[in-house]
Amino acid sequence: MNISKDSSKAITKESVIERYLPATVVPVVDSIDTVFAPSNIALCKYWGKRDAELNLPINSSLSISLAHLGSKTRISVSDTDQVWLNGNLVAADDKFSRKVINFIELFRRGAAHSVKVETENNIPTAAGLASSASGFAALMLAVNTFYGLDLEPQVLSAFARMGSGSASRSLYEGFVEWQMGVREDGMDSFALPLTTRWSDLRVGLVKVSTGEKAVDSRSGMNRTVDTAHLYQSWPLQAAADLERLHRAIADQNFTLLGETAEQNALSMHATMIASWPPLLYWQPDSVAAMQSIWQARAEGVELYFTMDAGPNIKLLFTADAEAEVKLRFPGLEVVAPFG
Ligand code: 2P0
Repeated sequence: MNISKDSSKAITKESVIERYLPATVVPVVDSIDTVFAPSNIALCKYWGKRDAELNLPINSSLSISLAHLGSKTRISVSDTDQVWLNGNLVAADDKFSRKVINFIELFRRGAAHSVKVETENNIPTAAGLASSASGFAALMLAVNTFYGLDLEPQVLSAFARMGSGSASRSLYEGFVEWQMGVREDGMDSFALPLTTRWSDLRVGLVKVSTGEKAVDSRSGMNRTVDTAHLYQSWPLQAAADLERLHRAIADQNFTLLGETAEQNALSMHATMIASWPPLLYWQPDSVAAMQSIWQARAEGVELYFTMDAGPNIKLLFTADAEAEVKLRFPGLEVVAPFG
């Protein structure tokens, strides 16, 4: 795919963010109350960047937030920069630590204070869910409070996106659409919540593997965009699926929602598999779970799935099928996104 990579025109995160900041940024409190952001699962996936620096997507996406599952974050003034994850101090040269402090630095811009960042993820590790979406969303909310920035929701979402694309969607509960935007500085590329709720919708988290993946999403996306001819069809597929999902949500048509989400996920994986070197996130147990789902459907159970850049399967069903689905997937972690 021919994405412009003219570095002479490149806009940096720093240059975009500084336009929204006062001349000097200082903590307005010693320590903030903990803020929370939910994890989210895309029903229409974000796959492929038109700008890697700003995490600007090639297509719009639509997700559902996972209610109480997510990240809690607190920032306080400290003698040295330090990052704590789930109660443990993370080494300063660790990748996670550096990502967090680099993000803070986009706002602090060399100001003479250090911070302690404490994050807790309550996403069951057994579920194998990524935490970068909720993590950067919570961190953005924490930065906003700690420095008294008072940024508008759309700006918060656009800035969270610079931490991790999918974090733009984790600012909200329920259904959320991340509009791709067209501006070069990306400030029209933010997420907005949909007003429609769907109280009996359920998401089931099927663990296949929780090990660290060999190819992270960022590299996987770049490889797909650069090497898969099949990727040419992805933006069209995503646009059509987004429209179908809006219709499914408006009509509370679960069949349409499930079919669209499953086809969207498999289409994304098809583009990954068509990359070179090939990118296959599936494990044998992922395929076994897909076959169980298709068997359940053949037996009349309305059960669908979606998958992200990993081997784990996320089930989609409604409350009336929950008992039946749990029989087929013993020990399933079930989330009710609308409580
Ligand atoms: C999504 N994924 O829409 C898609 C589906 C994975 C597959 O967003 O590079 O961690 O930080 O912007 O947000 C995961 O990608 O990637 C993701 P970066 P991110 O949920």
